[in-house]
Amino acid sequence: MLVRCIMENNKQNWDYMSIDRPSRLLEMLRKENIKAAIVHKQENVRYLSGYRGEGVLVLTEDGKRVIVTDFRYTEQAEKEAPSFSVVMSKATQSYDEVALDLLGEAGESRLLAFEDDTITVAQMKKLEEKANGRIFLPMNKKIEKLREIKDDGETAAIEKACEIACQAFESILPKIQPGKTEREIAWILECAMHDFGAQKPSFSTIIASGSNGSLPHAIPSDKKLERGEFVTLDFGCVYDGYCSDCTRTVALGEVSEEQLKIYNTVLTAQLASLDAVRDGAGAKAVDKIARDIINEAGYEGRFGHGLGHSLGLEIHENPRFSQSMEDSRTVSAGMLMTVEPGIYIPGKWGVRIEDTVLVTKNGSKRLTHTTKELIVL
Ligand SMILES: [Mn+2]
Repeated sequence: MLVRCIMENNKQNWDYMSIDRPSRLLEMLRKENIKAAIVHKQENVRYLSGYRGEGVLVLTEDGKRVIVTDFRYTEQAEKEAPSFSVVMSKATQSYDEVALDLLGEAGESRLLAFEDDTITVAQMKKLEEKANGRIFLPMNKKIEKLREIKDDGETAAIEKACEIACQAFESILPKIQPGKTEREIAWILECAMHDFGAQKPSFSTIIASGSNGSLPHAIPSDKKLERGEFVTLDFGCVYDGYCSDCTRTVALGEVSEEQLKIYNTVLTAQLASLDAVRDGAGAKAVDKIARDIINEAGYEGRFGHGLGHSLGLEIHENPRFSQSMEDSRTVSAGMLMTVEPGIYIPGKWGVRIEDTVLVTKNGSKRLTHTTKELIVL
């Protein structure tokens, strides 16, 4: 059956979600006359085959679907990727050597796609030494492109990862108290996510209190939390391989008027930009909504990062809600996006509020349900 992919203005619309993922990739490659691919990036191997371990995947148009791995993973690969054949490399062979041997003489599959943004220069040199007349061509993130729109199973995993993260956050609120260190809070939160069913955190948990809050990616320190401070908690977990991402900023004890103003500005910006998220919304335009609100409130230059990003098997995926996106870039129903404006005042504090949402036809569905009203502990 012919696989069709409709590409319009950089926006993809898979009418054939039921077609298996390797076939969709091969269809994209066929347009460039490429009839074989070698896949190294672990998330891409997982996406195409179901296999979650180490190894290299080989696909050809004439039907080769092979995972090359070693003794440690052979049994796992056979279980997780039943539609692939699994080849075990010998201790003296690299995965790449075995993969190229499997492809055989460079005939039909003379042009071979590889992930130009994944393998190292050293790996590339070795591949070329064994090229055997083959020509390596860049994949140009075609697999990542396939991964942008999630199917129902993927969405359900992200929804569950969001639910676990929020449950964990709510369960530790009574423990966020003056005298506790940022590192302690990070550990308590990570343990709680684990208790509620997470495989692991989806990134290093960020706990930033007081003046550390002006560092968007602060590393939790031995600094103790104090009354009158904001504490920003940016956290997420992995469930069934899929990531969640959520940020809340809470206050300890008294809240000054200046603190309230900054919090309400971020919240207003978050709600307004979130409201604009829907199928077809411009990635740059959504970012601008939050940025304009923050700038107009007098905080120009204090929101120095993009508004949000897609996520899935990786915590940061494309597209982004960002000024760096092409003007024509839009988000589509079935994408999972974060919306996370912030204001950062060096030496004083910072506030960030983030949700993970599913983009739908007419809007979005929020997956991180924890309240965004300012929590004062
Ligand atoms: Mn994020």
